[in-house]
Amino acid sequence: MNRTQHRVELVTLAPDLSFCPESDLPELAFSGRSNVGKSSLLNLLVGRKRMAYTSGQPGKTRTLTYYLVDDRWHLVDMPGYGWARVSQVERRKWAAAMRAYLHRRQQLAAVLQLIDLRVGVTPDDRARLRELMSAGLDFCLVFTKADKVPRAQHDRRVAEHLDGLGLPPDTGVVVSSARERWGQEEIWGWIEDHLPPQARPEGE
Ligand SMILES: Nc1nc2c(ncn2[C@@H]2O[C@H](COP(=O)(O)OP(=O)(O)O)[C@@H](O)[C@H]2O)c(=O)[nH]1
Ligand SMILES: [Mg+2]
Repeated sequence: MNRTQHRVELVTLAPDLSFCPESDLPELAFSGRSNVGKSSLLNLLVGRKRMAYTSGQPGKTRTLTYYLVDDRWHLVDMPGYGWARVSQVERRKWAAAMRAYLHRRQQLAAVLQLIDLRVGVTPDDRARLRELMSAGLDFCLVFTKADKVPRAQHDRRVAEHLDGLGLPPDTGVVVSSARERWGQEEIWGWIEDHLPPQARPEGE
């Protein structure tokens, strides 16, 4: 299965729920703290070098960024959280906007939650995971930057990170590296399993 090229188009930037497109297309959101490797992973998944802008200035993207993928579904890049240089007031405002999106966006089919394999689950990650669970969303944990951890330690590190989170038993788990191109197929498989049938590729 070779899924390296996908048709991807930037649709819109939505600062909050009220700006999200009126489209009926299903959407999958990518969530994670700033610098977790979200842009790099998105670029890897769609086989584009620069679909999402990877930058050395974490915390710059403050909107939900909507991409149309293969004319069938919306990929929503959520703003990275946990950036230290943001005031408490701003943080609370964004947290509320993202909570509203996660709880109320009807089109949202599932979420890919990124966690840095080496750093593990931060307090902000825990807060987001609680949000996903309270919203009743299906989600997949994608452990990023796995190339920074020796391969023999991957399973143990994943088990340690999952311990005590109280995740639903059907939570997806994928170990990935944008640098080494690990995890693409598993993530695409998970995405296709979580898109409503009409949004899946033909013949599946
Ligand atoms: N070693 C390694 N570094 C990565 C990987 N993915 C991203 N990075 C680096 O981590 C930093 C943040 O990546 P970026 O994709 O912009 O993260 P974002 O803020 O979550 O969108 C950049 O310096 C990337 O080069 C990976 O798989 N392996
Ligand atoms: Mg980014």
